[in-house]
Amino acid sequence: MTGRLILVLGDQLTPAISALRGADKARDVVVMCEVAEEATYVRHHKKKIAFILSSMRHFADELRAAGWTVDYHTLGETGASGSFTTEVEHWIERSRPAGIVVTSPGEWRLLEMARGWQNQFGVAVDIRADDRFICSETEFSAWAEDRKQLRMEDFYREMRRKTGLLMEAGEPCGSRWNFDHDNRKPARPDLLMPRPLRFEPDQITRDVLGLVEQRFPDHFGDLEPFWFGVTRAQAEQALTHFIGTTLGRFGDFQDAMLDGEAFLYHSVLSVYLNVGLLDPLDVCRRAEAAYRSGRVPLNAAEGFIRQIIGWREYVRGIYWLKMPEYVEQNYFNQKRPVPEFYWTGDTPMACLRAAIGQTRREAYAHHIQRLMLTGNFALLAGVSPQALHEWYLLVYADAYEWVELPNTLGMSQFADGGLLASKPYVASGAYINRMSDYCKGCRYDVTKPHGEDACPFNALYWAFLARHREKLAGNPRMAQMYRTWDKLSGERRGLTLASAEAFLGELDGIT
Ligand code: FAD
Ligand code: DLZ
Ligand code: SF4
Repeated sequence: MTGRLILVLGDQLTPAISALRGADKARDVVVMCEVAEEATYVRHHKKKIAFILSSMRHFADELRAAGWTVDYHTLGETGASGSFTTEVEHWIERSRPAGIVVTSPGEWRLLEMARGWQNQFGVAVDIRADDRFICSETEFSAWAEDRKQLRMEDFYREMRRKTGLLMEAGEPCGSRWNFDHDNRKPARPDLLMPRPLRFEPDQITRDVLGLVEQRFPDHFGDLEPFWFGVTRAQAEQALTHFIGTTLGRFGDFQDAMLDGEAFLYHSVLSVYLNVGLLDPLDVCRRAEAAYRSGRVPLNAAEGFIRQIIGWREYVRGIYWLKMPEYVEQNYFNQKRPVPEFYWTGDTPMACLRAAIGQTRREAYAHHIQRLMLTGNFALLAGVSPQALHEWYLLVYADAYEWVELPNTLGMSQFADGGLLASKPYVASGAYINRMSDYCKGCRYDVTKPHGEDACPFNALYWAFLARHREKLAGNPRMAQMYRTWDKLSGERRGLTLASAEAFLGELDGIT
């Protein structure tokens, strides 16, 4: 009998991960496995698979260098039918470990799987809390209990108090918690555009790229050029680069979109944060230090920190509070499949063509593209939130269910009926035109309300509101829109609804 088997999953690449705590380097064995089931239960973007596998291989080396015994199974060894359960079973048969230790996975599906191993294999399984977050699941449910409404802003203030980030003598720096209304500027193409730091693939990454191309040739997205960092040192460099070159204007252009600019002033750090190559609190402290030393303005540091200790922690809290029922929610009873052009990018709508094309190339889109382009269109077009959830989970390199599901189902699709968002994030072409330069290169006319050459977002927007009047008219934040709709002439409303219907009919014909 050997020591214990310490299973480390692909998004647990943190030396201080709870599963390793108190372990015996001389007897316990760290097991990491590349398994086909994880790449195919949804058919992840090729770049995402390559990022995870290469980061896992580098992390295994980091652990070995720190004195751990690591039993690393590559995709070639685990085979086409490999899963975590078959890997654990083989290991138990071979080594008869004294027990299994694992940090709680970031997906309900895997947590249930791990919970089953004790009975299935008759071995003690120790599932430990993932304490790489600022707010634990218990703390979140205590915060949520007895509240009539859950609102991110209230939660965020708690997290500011808890961490002391951007606080002065118990008060928020600048005497305000939130500087969002300074942060809504559209960007101009002549702005000096920073770029995320790119890394040359080393031999380990090149091997992985070959493997992914060979094993998953039909998966979505471009594998190369591959430029993500895959080690803790590279993720650190990417963070330093972001703080030095980009953070200062993060706030100003947070909601902006520009054709040909995939990243604008966003950090592109979620990939690293979500696998544990960066620590969220440390990232926030670095941003705070940049503000305190006068290198970046307060609206930038506050806006960035809010995304991490606010939104990121908040959506995770909601996920664990509401799973497993959460994934089934469908408030508007939407049923359409994901449109075919979400896979190809082949659409005359310039904004969606840009966002989807970039998603194919980079496995990345920034928040406003996800929320107000692909998310907004899917909601207006009546796409099933579950089908859309699968799309978001597989196309983005930073997607893990704990963070992707509440963002898709709750924030973007309002499928939870308003638990996460206070109103649906829907908008017509006018919003997209205000926040981007896509419309000038589009075959549709953003100023036209209906008709064949009118921007489809316009008619779809009003048709959505009309369709769901019963569910939305009572929401005070939607009242003004219903008043505007009601003031339109009967003829205009009829033409608008007919335009939307014709567009959706065409969409169904091609999906
Ligand atoms: P920045 O704009 O630079 O923001 C800084 C950091 O804040 C991010 O790295 C991220 O860690 C955090 N953050 C910002 N907004 C959110 C948010 N709403 N929820 C959680 N964290 C946030 N984020 C993911 O990490 N994984 C996902 O699978 C994911 N799916 C999404 C799906 C939809 C439909 C929507 C609307 C949003 C989704 N987000 C997701 C949130 C957000 O879009 C991404 O975190 C962000 O675009 C990542 O890019 P960035 O690192 O450049 O972010
Ligand atoms: C997403 C993913 C992929 C593609 N491959 C692996 C893998 O081979 N091995 C692994 O340990 N994890 C992988 N992952 C991440 C998991 O699917 C899952 O999202 C996280 O482990 C949840 O905590
Ligand atoms: Fe998008 Fe409409 Fe503008 Fe075209 S006109 S880019 S479809 S918002």
